[in-house]
Amino acid sequence: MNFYTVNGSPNCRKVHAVINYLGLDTNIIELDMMKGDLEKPEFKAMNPNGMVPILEDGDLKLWESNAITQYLASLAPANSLYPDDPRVRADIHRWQNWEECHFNRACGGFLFENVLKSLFKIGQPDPAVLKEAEQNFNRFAAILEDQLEGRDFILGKDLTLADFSVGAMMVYADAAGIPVSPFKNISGWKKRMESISAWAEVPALPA
Ligand SMILES: N[C@@H](CCC(=O)N[C@@H](CS)C(=O)NCC(=O)O)C(=O)O
Repeated sequence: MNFYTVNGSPNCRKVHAVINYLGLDTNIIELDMMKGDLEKPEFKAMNPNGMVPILEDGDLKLWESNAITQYLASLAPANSLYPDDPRVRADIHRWQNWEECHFNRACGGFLFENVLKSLFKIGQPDPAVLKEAEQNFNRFAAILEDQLEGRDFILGKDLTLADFSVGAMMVYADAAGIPVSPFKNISGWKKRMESISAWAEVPALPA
């Protein structure tokens, strides 16, 4: 299998962490967005969106990070990341969808304004966008904070794909100024995630 990734991408991080955690035999191929790799015809043929992550498993060319994590975890022998129980899987899918629709977007405003703009030299952070991002973040972080009350991980005592998906943006919390610290349960969970080597070993933002 080939996994095409870009260092510093939160969506690639989810997939990379699953590969590390389950010890899957995968070639990890780093692409360079700045050199236009994602626009090359061979990658566009695998993902017409021109985005990563992409997983290539023979004739299967799979894109969308959360779908890739589900596929990879289904290939491995029974594992706690993605238990073979329809109710647990539905719960994991619920949190992965919530992450993509709400939490990722809420955090993404901070990442773009406070990190990516300076990295790509495309201007100063916009205070109005940051204010809206803060309102959005507080709204959705409150949901996660409640869910983590009395739980080590999102579903309970075990780490699952939900943690890798929802946690992906938390890696940039300090650099992006995402206001996590008032949320005690999220802060504790973030620290627990950082102590998982499969997670910590994924490269963070490019230097
Ligand atoms: N919903 C997609 C989003 C993928 C995505 O936004 N990838 C970013 C890197 S995190 C990308 O490739 N961006 C390149 C671009 O937008 O041109 C997923 O979860 O895989």
